[in-house]
Amino acid sequence: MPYFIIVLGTAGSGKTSLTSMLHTYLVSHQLDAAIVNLDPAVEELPYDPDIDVRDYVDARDVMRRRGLGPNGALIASIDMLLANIQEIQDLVWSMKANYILIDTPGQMELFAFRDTGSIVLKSIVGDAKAVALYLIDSTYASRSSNIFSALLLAASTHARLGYPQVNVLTKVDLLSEEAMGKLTGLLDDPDTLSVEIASEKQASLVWDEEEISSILEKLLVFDIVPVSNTLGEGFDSLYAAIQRVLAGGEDYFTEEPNPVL
Ligand SMILES: Nc1nc2c(ncn2[C@@H]2O[C@H](COP(=O)(O)OP(=O)(O)OP(=O)(O)O)[C@@H](O)[C@H]2O)c(=O)[nH]1
Ligand SMILES: [Mg+2]
Repeated sequence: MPYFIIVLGTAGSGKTSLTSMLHTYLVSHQLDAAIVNLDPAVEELPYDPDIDVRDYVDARDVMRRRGLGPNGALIASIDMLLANIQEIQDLVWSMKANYILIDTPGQMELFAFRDTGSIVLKSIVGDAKAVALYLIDSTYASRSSNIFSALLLAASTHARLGYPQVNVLTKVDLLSEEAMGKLTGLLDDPDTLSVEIASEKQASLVWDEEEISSILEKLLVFDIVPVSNTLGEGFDSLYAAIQRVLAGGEDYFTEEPNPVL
């Protein structure tokens, strides 16, 4: 049975780039990997997908024919995918690859938080083991309140889809060494992070520092792995985190959190 690696994250967080780099990484380690592109709106891909939903539905065409805007067309496209879902699932499962990477659409909110997106994923993955990679653009994590909301969105994605998850900090090559050190330091030290979040006031209107700290403790249960998709850095750690989830199966939540940072 294949292992599925589902790549999720907000628009522009680096899903397509990471899918491409992770595929290259797996193949260069003699692992058999295939890619499914689930983004009906993407124009250019840096990889050659083994299965491409654009062969079934083209968001641009939907936009033109139905007179919809980009978001409406994406919603309609994902809904239309459901009509072909059995054929797509059969095709995916006929590939016999060890790892099947799934690159998801840009407007992740439309995909992950509407029923159809999760039905499409569940139909494809079936009862195989899967890990969700939730991508956080590290250039947006410069303020503590941004880190907090990114972690909340990561948890919300997990709550919605229910796959064991690894959170991935992308674009770390764009941060200075100092900024990177501060970010990893904060993620390693939830007490200081909660003090900083509380001092920024946004969240502290409803939650005090102690409450933020206990929320953070839950949010940091997932591994957080920093990577650069452009330099190909951090992929040994990412692969190790993926393996921990896939090998640990359903028991992995009961294990001690094991941040790679
Ligand atoms: N410097 C740097 N740039 C990156 C990295 N990952 C992605 N990018 C750039 O960020 C932009 C968006 O990357 P994509 O991989 O297309 O992101 P995406 O999440 O697939 O985007 P959508 O599918 O449109 O939501 C591109 O210009 C990438 O070259 C990274 O690790 N480092
Ligand atoms: Mg993309």
